Amino acid sequence: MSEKEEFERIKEFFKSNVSINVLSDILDFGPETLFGIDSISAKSLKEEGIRTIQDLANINETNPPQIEGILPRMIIKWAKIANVVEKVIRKEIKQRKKIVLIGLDNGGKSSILAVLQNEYSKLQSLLPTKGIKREKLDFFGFPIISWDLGGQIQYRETYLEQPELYFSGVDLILYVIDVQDPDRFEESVDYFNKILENVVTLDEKPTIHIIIHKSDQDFRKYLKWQQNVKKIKDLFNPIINKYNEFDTKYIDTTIYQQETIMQMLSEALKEISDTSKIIDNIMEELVLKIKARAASLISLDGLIFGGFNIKEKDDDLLNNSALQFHTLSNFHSSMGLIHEKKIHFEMPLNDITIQGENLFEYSEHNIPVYLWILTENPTLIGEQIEIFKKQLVPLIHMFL
Ligand SMILES: Nc1nc2c(ncn2[C@@H]2O[C@H](COP(=O)(O)OP(=O)(O)OP(=O)(O)O)[C@@H](O)[C@H]2O)c(=O)[nH]1
Ligand SMILES: [Mg+2]
Repeated sequence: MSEKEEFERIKEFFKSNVSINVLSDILDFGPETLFGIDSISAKSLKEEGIRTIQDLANINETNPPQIEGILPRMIIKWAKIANVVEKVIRKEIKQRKKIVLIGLDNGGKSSILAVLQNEYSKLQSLLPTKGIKREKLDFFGFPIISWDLGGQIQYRETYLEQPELYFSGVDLILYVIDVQDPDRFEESVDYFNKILENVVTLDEKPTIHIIIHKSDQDFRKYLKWQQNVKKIKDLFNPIINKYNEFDTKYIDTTIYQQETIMQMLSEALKEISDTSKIIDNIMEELVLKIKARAASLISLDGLIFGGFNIKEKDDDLLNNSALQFHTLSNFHSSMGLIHEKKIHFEMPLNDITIQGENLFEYSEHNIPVYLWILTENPTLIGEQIEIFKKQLVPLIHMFL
């Protein structure tokens, strides 16, 4: 991000009448300058000693101050936004997130990367990776540096001998396991354990996703798949619990269904994003305000920025429907039609409506971003969306 871009993006967090000359001055601005904080709330904040954006950023989110007339979740949201602003000003937001793909040889790491880049022709001719392959990539329009660590035994040893060369500054570890090869689960968990040991020693705190790979559609049908998944979890959970300081998640993928790999990465990027938690908060506010059941913010190419749902099941219903509509919309576009701004889908027998609205574009590729809502009360959506849109734009611009 250039200085000028940074300036423009920071400005979006503030009310339009606030004039900013020097970025560093912002931290001394009063809370009322931030978009979404009304003058009465700002006054109450000041009475509690929260006089500046810096003071807001310093609030302990797990134990926010009790202030009459302001909901704790609003204070937390403002504190988080102030925090992002502070990080950008102090240049603490990294330009490229570092993702390490690691696991035993033949697990499918390089294949996953090929699928992510739509390089299907490469799949047939992939050879075992010799050492490390580093690539600067843009996934969903966001800059990333991927490190594909070849898993043959001689390479594994070198990584563990000098872990600082490979794991320092890592934001996300994708640990890949071949679910079709149970004979090697033990070997895999030993390797995983050693990696975590080193990461802990280096004092790094990456998000870790354990990829149950080669979960091909025809293999998933068999009980064997479920048994293998259980074996993996039984072996890996004790290690995860032993360190107990990483955000960890299991996700199953296969190269034969690209969407499983796109969703895996989308989830992972969300975890390492600096702003996705705030987007979740804003979605929560929206859902409560319009008495909906769920809301999600999703790009046309399938990156889920954030969302909120009252019932877990609605999350799947909304996100999977949205992704299907996006596929349909891309198909229509390939037929020469223009993308509709709004998609409205009524399910009267179920008493629900699913609505998607293109709010804005993101990244230099101008990818449309849709706000999706699942509701029994579609008439309540009305004007609210405009207000929420203003809060979401700057966060999307700084998603990573
Ligand atoms: N059935 C199935 N095979 C897969 C899948 N993904 C990868 N493979 C196959 O697994 C083999 C190994 O894939 P690679 O991507 O080279 O594995 P890797 O983890 O990069 O291996 P190293 O570079 O040696 O560490 C290849 O023959 C792939 O075609 C999958 O989802 N399902
Ligand atoms: Mg490889």
